[in-house]
Amino acid sequence: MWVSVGFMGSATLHAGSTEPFIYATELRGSQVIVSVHVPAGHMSAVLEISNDVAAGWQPVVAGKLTGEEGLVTFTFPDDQPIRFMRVQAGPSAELPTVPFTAARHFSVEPGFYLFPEYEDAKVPPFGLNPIWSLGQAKKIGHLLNRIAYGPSLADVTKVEEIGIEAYIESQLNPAAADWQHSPRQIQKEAELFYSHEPTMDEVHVQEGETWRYFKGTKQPPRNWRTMNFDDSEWEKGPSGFGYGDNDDMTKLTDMRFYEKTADEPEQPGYLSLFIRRSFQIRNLPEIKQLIFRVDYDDGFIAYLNGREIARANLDGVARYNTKAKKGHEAGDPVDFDITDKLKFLKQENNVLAIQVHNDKLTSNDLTMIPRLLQRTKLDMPPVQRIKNIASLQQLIHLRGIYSRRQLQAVLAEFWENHFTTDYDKLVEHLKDVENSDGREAMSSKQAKQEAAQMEWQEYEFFHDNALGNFGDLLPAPQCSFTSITC
Ligand SMILES: [Ca+2]
Ligand SMILES: [Ca+2]
Ligand SMILES: [Ca+2]
Repeated sequence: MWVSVGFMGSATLHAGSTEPFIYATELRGSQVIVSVHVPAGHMSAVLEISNDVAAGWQPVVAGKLTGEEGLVTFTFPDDQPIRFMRVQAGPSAELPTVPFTAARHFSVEPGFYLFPEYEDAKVPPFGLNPIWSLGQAKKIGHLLNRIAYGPSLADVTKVEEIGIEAYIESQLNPAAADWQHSPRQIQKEAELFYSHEPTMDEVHVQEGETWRYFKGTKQPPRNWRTMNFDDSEWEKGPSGFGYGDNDDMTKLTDMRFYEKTADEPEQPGYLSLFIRRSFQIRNLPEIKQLIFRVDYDDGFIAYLNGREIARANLDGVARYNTKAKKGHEAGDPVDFDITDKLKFLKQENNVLAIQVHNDKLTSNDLTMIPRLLQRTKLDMPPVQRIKNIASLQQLIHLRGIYSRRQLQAVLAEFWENHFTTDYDKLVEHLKDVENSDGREAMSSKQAKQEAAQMEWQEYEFFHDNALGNFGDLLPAPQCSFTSITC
């Protein structure tokens, strides 16, 4: 004869339980079979028996776990009297010496198991009249596993509360469900977005315009960057300036240092370039925000009417033979908000002057593509924008995990994965988009940003329509606003 006792105070499995929980014991032939729920975080489980608790416990069956939550089954011969039984689970994979350890004595089925509350909250009479089965609980678990990321205790409680049929119905019609977003979901989703104020830019100095330039083989005249300097002796060419990377309109093939070879003499090269452009401002009173947008490699200092407005990778006074402090690759123009330098801007004549420096004479590239923009805030509400494509992936998983509308979340992910436009192709396409003047409409950074935003809007469309008719959804990928061909 044997009797066992569960050691949980209540017969209900609570969220956050960390103790193993014996939910069933049975006699099968001459074997005792003990089923135990072991929460996550344990590396071993040991079944112990005792006939006199004061005299101590005797470990009978033990085995290793992976740290995953699961159903552990202990099996051992029914050949001795047992009054008490308990299960110890621990953080260590080290096992005590026990008579039974092999697979037929210790098995684990990983996963989440559910235990309906015992009606009177009494410890059930294990073994004598096993009144618990996984029947309904297992059904719920399987249902949730089927339609969702996996069951959580909150989901289980909800299904128990409203019943399986009603739950399926509520998942199919999420608009009808009154389940609110959890505050945690709202907060976590918000972290994936930023607020963008719609603006309009007007260009005052554009790429491709003609500048005067002076190669930094020696120091230019002291007043080279002032309005009154006479640059008529300087060479002229369209911006940008430099060599390498295939991004230069005025190519400086003599700027890089080359050693003498058998066929060629040494090319001494030079470290810096000085450029100037005069331009007109006709609407000074209207300008509220001024942006210096510059694509550069490796360091520069920019001056507006002789006054410094922006710099990068150069300290103090930079002479013609000063190296940039470190390398900086061109390709993604950087916006310097120089609104605080607006006071240097004049109605009518202005001059923008820039010195650009390489980080070494043997560098394989130099780039300077400057622009000057006036930015105007549009009278429109801020737009919510996703931070990047990784944030979108996080959003999809986050909804899968936190949303009570799990079927919708899972189907939205399904549609997104199966019918979405390809992010990389979208980026490539956007990078190649040109304005009517033949200039690229956006940098690669902007292209990624826009592509992520489009992918997010597409995903939201799938999410909103995930439970609708396939007939409505199928044409959507071809004709949604993210489409390029429609
Ligand atoms: Ca470089
Ligand atoms: Ca360089
Ligand atoms: Ca270049």
